[in-house]
Amino acid sequence: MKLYYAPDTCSLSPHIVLRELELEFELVKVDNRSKLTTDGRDFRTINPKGYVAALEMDDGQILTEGPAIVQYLADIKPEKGLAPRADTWARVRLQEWLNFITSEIHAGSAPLFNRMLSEDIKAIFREKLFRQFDFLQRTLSETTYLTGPSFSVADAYLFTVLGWCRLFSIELNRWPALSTYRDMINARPAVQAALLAEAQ
Ligand SMILES: N[C@@H](CCC(=O)N[C@@H](CS)C(=O)NCC(=O)O)C(=O)O
Repeated sequence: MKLYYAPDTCSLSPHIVLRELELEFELVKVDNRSKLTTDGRDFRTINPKGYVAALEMDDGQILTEGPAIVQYLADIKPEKGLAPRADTWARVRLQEWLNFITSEIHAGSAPLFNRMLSEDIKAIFREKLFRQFDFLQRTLSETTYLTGPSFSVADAYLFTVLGWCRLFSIELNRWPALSTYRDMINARPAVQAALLAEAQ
């Protein structure tokens, strides 16, 4: 398998999951501005949507969309417990979290990256994001990980998008449970290995 990624982006989430599962994979870096891969290909020929992450299977099929990729990967090794089995209520709960992260936190952060938007407009999006952080603060005051006592693919995703706070000078300490959660996931060996590989 090949993971097409760009540093400091949502592709860190499937990257962490690949390492948590100890799967064999190759990393291919994408320049998100030029849309070129490090091996000189136009990334849009791989993912016509033009964004990371994209997962290339050994048979050449391409899977995109972070929440779909991480569930596909978790199901390769269900014994690792990164996602409940597909036909269970617990899996629906995991999907509820993945959808919340993708639509509320991931997409909710996107305007903060937009250089065309004024600081006044960005402040509106920041406030909306902060209301979701308040909700996460309440949730993580009562549970260790999003879906309960064990780490799941939803935690890899939330950790990834929380990492963008430092790019926007958002001090996560304002939400102590969220900050502790971020630090706990940051300490995982697979997470450290992924961050190190992306810093090369
Ligand atoms: N819906 C996609 C969104 C992916 C996405 O937003 N990727 C960003 C990085 S976090 C990207 O590559 N943006 C570059 C672009 O859109 O040109 C997913 O959840 O995987």
